[in-house]
Amino acid sequence: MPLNCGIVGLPNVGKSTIFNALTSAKAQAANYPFCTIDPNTGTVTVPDERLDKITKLVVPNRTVPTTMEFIDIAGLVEGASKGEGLGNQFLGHIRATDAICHVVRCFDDAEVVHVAGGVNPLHDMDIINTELLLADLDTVEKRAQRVEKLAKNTQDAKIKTEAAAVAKLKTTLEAGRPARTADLTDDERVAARELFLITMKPQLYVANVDEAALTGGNAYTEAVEKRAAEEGAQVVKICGALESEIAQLEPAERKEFLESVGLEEPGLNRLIHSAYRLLDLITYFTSGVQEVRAWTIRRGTKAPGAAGVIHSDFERGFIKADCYSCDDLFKYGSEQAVKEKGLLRSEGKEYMVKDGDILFFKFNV
Ligand SMILES: Nc1nc2c(ncn2[C@@H]2O[C@H](COP(=O)(O)OP(=O)(O)O)[C@@H](O)[C@H]2O)c(=O)[nH]1
Ligand SMILES: [Mg+2]
Repeated sequence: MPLNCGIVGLPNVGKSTIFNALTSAKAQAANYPFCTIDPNTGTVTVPDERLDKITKLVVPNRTVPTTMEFIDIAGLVEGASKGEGLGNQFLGHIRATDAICHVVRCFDDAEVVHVAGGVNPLHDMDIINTELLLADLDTVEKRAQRVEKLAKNTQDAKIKTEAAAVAKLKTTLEAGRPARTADLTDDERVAARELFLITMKPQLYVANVDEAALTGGNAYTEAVEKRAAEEGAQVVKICGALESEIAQLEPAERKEFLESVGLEEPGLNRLIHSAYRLLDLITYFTSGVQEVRAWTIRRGTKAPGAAGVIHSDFERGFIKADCYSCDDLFKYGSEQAVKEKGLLRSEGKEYMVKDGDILFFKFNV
């Protein structure tokens, strides 16, 4: 299962527009609050210059980029945590994601109805964040009732840890702060995972701006950036309308179009990279004449776990991995040259794979 990022936000802020551009899938982008009722899941390839460079040097039969998933989660409105709109259904979809892209409307357009009466990104952020928080508080309160009782009548360390985690989470959420800011021990953090809290997931903001504000920003984006900085969250500025135009172009036409609007790359690339970092993901490569390929792992994954992304046999029968950095490949021009420089290493089970490693696994099953 690839890791995924749920796109949330008030209706009509541009979620489906951005999702469609990301995936070129056929989610409906229409000026109607409950247009996208079913969550739309799309696979997105992760753009990576290094993969292109390796391909140029190795000239394989094929090149395969790595992917991640985005999910367009519609219909979150004020009161969702109390079942407003299609509240519970949507919250359930968010609970199943690994990270959250929170889209905030930062463009004026009299043609596009704003559900809360006017463009006010901070107010919009508050509505969504409050709903997510209330949903979590509900989960935590229910769990607290059960676990407090259990903890009183037991010496079971696991239950005591869970009770401690739940108590801390309750205090944090009641103070209006997201669960991810709770000061939990490592064990408590493990216990908290069982709760699938929404505000425990990492979150970034997407400021959907008009074309004019893309480089310089505007008063709305300034407000969003200030708030996000206070929360320690990233902001990605994107013009949804422009991105959907770019997504429809042939790759050959794309470059010229981007130059004409003063962009180096589609804003979506920045969004994909930010989401990738938000999920704490890194990329390693496998490289041969048959295939050059990028693979995704969580930062901190050891060599056998990284091998397991390719095939479970690779993990089960892992012996060792030949390893060098793609930067060394770029510096010396070929694997042979890297080898001659003594920069190709043999790594064992405890090796923690780094972003940009090129790996060749030896295994035996
Ligand atoms: N002017 C402008 N309109 C946009 C932009 N992004 C989306 N829209 C329009 O806003 C409306 C709602 O967009 P949609 O993506 O369906 O919003 P969702 O409800 O958040 O999924 C549609 O009519 C879009 O064409 C943008 O960057 N600029
Ligand atoms: Mg939508």
